[in-house]
Formats: sequence, C-alpha cells, structure tokens
Amino acid sequence: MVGRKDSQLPWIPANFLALPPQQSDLSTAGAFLIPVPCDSTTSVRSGSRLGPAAIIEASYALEDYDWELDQDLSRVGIHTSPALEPHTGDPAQMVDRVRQAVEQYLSPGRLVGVIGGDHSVCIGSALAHLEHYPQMSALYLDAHADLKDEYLGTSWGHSSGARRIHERCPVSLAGVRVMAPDERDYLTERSIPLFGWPPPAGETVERFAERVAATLNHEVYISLDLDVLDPSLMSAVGTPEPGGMFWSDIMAILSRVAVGHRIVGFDVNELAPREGPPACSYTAAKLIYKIIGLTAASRHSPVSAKLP
Ligand SMILES: [Mn+2]
Repeated sequence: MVGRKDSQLPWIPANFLALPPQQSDLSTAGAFLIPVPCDSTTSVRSGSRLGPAAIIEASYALEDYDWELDQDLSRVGIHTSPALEPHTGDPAQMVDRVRQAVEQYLSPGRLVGVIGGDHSVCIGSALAHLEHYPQMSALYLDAHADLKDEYLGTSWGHSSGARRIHERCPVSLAGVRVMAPDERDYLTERSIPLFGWPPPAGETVERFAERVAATLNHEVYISLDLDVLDPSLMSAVGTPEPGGMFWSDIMAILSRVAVGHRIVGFDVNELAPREGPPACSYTAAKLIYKIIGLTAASRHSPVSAKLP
C-alpha cells in the first residue's frame, strides 16, 4: 500500500470548516457536529438528506476568524463525525438512532449539534440532551408549529418535533407563521409560549428576542428549522413559507439567548440544497458557525476557544 508521504500538500480536510487534525480532533474539540442525512418523513419537497454534505462543503469557504465576535472558531475545535446512516424502515427507530448517536458524543464541556436532514432529527437529539441537562428548555425556531400528534402515519416525523419534545421539557416556539387548528388548540390549552413572526407592529427584534428569552430556562437546546428564515434568503427548504426572518433577525435572537443563557446543544435542519441557489448552503453553514461561536463566546458556556 502506498502511504501519503508529502504532508506539505494542501489537502482539504473533509469536515466542518475544513479544519486540520489538531483543530478537529475528537479528544480536544469543544464542539461536535453529527451529520444526519435523512428525509424519509418529509411531506412536500424531499432532498434534505443532501443537506449535511452541502453544508459541510459550503463551510470550507467560511473564515475561521469571526470578525463580529473577534474570535477564531478553529480554536474552539470542531469535530465532525461520520454521517449517520438513516433507518428508512421506521421513523421511531431513526429517532432512537439519532438519540444514541448524540448520546455517544455528549459529555461535560462539549457542545453537540446535529445537522439534518429533516426536522425529525430534533427529537432524538433533544431527548439525548435531556438526559444530561434535565433542567433544559427548548427554543424551537420554525415557520411551522410542528405540534401534530401524528402525521402521514407516524408520530416521529418532521411535523411532530415540537410536540414530542414538549412532552418531555418546556418548549418555546418562535418564528411561526403556520399552524393547523388542532395545533393551535394544543398550544393554547398547555400555554406553550408562542412568538409568531413578524413581531407585533412597532416592536424591535431586540425586544422580541427579550420576550422569547424570558420564557426559557437557563439551559437551552436550540432546534432551528431553516424555513424560519424568509424564502428570499433561504429558498432551499422542503416547505418554504413567506414572511420569515432575515439574517439580522435570527442573529439578534440567537445572540440574546447566548448572552443570557447556557446553550447546551442544537440542531439545524431542513436544508434541501437542490431547491434553491448554492448560497443557501453557505447561509446554513454560517448559521451553525454562529451558533458555535456565540456559545463559545458566552460566559455561561463551558465551551471556549482554547486550542493553539
Ligand atoms: Mn418548518
């Protein structure tokens, strides 16, 4: 077997941010990303199974140094795991597979994020995080309420994520523009905090973010469906919905949560790269980069920039 002899060649490491081994090592990284290329529970436009690979490839173009945060993300250390093979026979088993995968990577001082895939990936990830952070609440950023008890024959699909998580821990919904009457009733009966989008007339996004943050426990899990963004910014999703957030809006909300709370884990999901321009993959990659960066910069986070 011919070995690799010249380490001076400019190899591109196939991981998030294209980080060299010393900044992506399993034993020293502060952040861990698990690609989950599954979309078998999608109902409108499929293709989010291609999301994780598109996001990782787009991330090669991100600058390691985040000028806005004055922080070098590569010094946090980001380890990208191999992609998790989908279980297409049974959505419940897929949820449990994601739960086990996240569980393998979770330990104190680590931030674990899942890259979907459809939004059903949030269920297994949130359940695994709950085992470690029983006091956490979830911030569910989505154009849709995802409170259906069952949809298309399964209780574990991408339209039931918020419902399944809410059965185990408090959930706040933000960015919502669509829901069915049964979802509206479920939410009202249980007084689930709902922050539709746009904010009420005259309210700044900073004030909106304040109100959202006030409903969250100190430890927060973030589940971010990219369709919370406006389709003019993020058309490459399975179920685009007009009237969504723009970049400065989602940044204001994530920043506010990171400053006042301890972000313990996250998922970013529903990128279907063939449904929109390649810029969408880069935008999704930058959102993940910002979640890691904001978490690392927060005084509440155990994850900090410490690598050389
Ligand atoms: Mn959605």
